[in-house]
Amino acid sequence: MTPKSFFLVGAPVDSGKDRKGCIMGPDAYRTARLAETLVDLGHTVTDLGNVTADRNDLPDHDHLIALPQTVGWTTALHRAGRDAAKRGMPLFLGGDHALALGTVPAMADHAADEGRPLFVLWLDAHSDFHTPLTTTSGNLHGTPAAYFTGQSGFDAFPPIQTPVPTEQVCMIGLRSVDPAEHAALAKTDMLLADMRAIDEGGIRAPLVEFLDKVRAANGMLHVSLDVDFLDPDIAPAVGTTVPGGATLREAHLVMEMLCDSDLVTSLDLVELNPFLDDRGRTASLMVDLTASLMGRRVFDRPTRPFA
Ligand code: 5AB
Ligand code: MN
Ligand code: MN
Ligand code: MN
Repeated sequence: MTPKSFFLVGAPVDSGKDRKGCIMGPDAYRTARLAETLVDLGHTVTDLGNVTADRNDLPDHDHLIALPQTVGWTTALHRAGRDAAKRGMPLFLGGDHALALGTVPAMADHAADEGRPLFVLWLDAHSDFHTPLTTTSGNLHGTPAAYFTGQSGFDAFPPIQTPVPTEQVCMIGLRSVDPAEHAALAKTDMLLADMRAIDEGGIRAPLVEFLDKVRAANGMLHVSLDVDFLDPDIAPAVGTTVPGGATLREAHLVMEMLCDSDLVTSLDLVELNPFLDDRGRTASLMVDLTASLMGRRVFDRPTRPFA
């Protein structure tokens, strides 16, 4: 992979759900030597430190948890994301997945400035396709995909300037989709690969199909990696574990294929809750996956297939 200039944007968002701990995420990635790892791979890394949420005078909402705080993160991360994208490749260190309410629209606006479409690869057990009107939990980390694709119901949030068309989104790893999300997704042509599709056809197939689409459209590609994409046996440090997730090798293969494609232009690392980790192993795994995405490999070309 050609050397990249990365800008680390700490996004210690912890307002997207009841359970606290993602506030420690950015520092766990720093402790797990994310920057040093990328430098060792030949890249340049600038750590921009942590963003702080904007203040606003929205009232608390009776159902939506921490709505004013999450809107404050959305506006602040939108600005920070746009600034970082002008300088190089942004890597957003979460923080819970509510951070994508800011980062993905920022990347979509940036792509529009470049005259290119934005594609989004969503690696998650969940589809995060609730709106503030359909969420039963009130946890806004379950809503970003509906927001950045321009679904209605987000009146308290800044209006979306550049909605990402649902056909430019691919979700892989799905195994927990609520009824309202299911109904809303059924009306779209989003590329959806649940764990059964992965079991039957392998994790490679949906990714090849999607990457071909991104390449054909000269698209920019934002990857949003939720820790719970991974099986909880290998990645325990997340509040919303769902059994039956991606294996270590499936996850690395996705990252290695993304690396080979050279299409990725921005990345979120989300939902790491270091308070729930086991001697830092989940943080280290996320750093290893990022290393695979950014060029770590055994050989610089595939070894021949073995019969
Ligand atoms: B995550 C659930 N659908 O709305 C909800 O971890 C879970 O960012 C959302 O993917 C999980 O609360 C959000 C039950
Ligand atoms: Mn998520
Ligand atoms: Mn999830
Ligand atoms: Mn989660």
